[in-house]
Amino acid sequence: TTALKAKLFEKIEAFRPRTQKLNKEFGNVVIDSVNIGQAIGGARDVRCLVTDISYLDPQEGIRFRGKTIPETFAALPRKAGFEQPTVESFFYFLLTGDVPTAEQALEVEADWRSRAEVPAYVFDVLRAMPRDTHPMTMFSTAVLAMQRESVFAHRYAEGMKKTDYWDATYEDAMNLLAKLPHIAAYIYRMKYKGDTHIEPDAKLDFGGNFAHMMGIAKPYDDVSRMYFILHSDHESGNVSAHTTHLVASALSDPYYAFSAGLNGLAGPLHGLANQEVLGWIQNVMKKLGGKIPTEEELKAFLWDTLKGGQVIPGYGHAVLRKTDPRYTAQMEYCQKHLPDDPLFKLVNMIYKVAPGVLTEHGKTKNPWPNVDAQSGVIQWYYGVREWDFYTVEFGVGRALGVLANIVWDRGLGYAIERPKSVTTAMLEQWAAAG
Ligand code: NMX
Ligand code: MLT
Repeated sequence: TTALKAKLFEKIEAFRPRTQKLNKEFGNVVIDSVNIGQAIGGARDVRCLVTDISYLDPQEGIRFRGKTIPETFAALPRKAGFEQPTVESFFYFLLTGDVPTAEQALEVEADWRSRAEVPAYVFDVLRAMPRDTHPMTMFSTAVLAMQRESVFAHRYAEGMKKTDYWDATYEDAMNLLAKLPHIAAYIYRMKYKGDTHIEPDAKLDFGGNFAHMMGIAKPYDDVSRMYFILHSDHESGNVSAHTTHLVASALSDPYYAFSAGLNGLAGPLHGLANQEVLGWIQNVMKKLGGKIPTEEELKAFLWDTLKGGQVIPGYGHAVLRKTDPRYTAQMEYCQKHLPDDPLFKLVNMIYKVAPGVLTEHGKTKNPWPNVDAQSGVIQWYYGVREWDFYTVEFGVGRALGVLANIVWDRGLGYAIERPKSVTTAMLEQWAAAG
């Protein structure tokens, strides 16, 4: 066993009595109530999920294990010559709640390396798909194709004890995570780089190896580390995390569950918004013959989009009510590394104009940008201009959070998820009764 697994076991054992006590002794304590608007409107704000891995405050934004984004980045160890912490050190932190030492982070690197080989049939499956298939479909299919490798499914079939579920889920999570950079980069190069491929380099970390296999020079390794960390987790109610949790609650193994989560991430109101943002910007520039718009022109385009009944991608949020700190973190990166980039300038101009337009439009509860409004600019700058790939990168990052969560779900014995539905006639009766 590795130090990470031993520490996780210790943490889960120590934590489990808290969950059990709450469930047994305080199960009837009310923490929320549900109204008709919430039943119709996507269960917005209904408190009915539990996670200790991250928490989203509407004003402040995300905290990973109690730390804000700047605190997280400041706390994690760096390797010599890296501007950003490794994904490995972050995953240790996300899973255990403890900041790892440099050696503990290196141990995760070595562990993932030993699990990194992607079965050859995964590439066969990808190659059999039409090349114009969306990369998210390819990514989700590759994950699902590997389900036959599931340790959880095999051990379940052999009669695994409930107390061991977390262990088998952990093994699947680690096996999956170790393979995702290669699968994602393979899809990218198969689709967009003339089907030429770059073998993984066993000396590199998760982010470094991804950049290497994408064929993109420094500092894209640091960009990738930052991108994956920022996109990892956003508490449990977002579509990709909730879907992964829901599917895993049926004891479907992590391959089934994460593939399902990716399918949710592929929706334009969720992770696909980062591709939509680039598409929207390019459309604006195309209409102006390649010219950067003035603020007035931009305003007119924003209104055209809204009047056309479409959303402004990258703006608004189901929970956040201020600028997303993941947007701010990426903006600060751009200010430091690409301050004069025309696309960055344009995204800043949108930030200046769009909140006012959205406020005047009067529908959205949050006129401020979310993570997706800024992430494409960085990818574009470093040469990833095929924007339909951006959500795959989001998915690689999101794996860290959702897989950590389902390991804990099994460790703490969470039940199969099964909320109750009612009929419209019942709602009408309750409405009439006031
Ligand atoms: N542009 C235009 N209208 C909007 C926007 C926007 N960016 N955001 C919300 N609205 C509308 C929304 O469609 C709804 O209209 P209607 O009453 O006609 O149904 C109304 O404002 C109220 O919506 P909210 O309660 O503010 O937002 P909700 O919680 O329903 O949805 C999002 C949240 C994120 C789905 C929504 O803000 C949106 O569609 N944003 C654009 C897409 C996007 O950037 N998604 C990425 C989110 C982050 N991520 O990566 O997942
Ligand atoms: C996310 O990162 O999952 C998005 O911001 C959506 C959400 O939290 O609802």
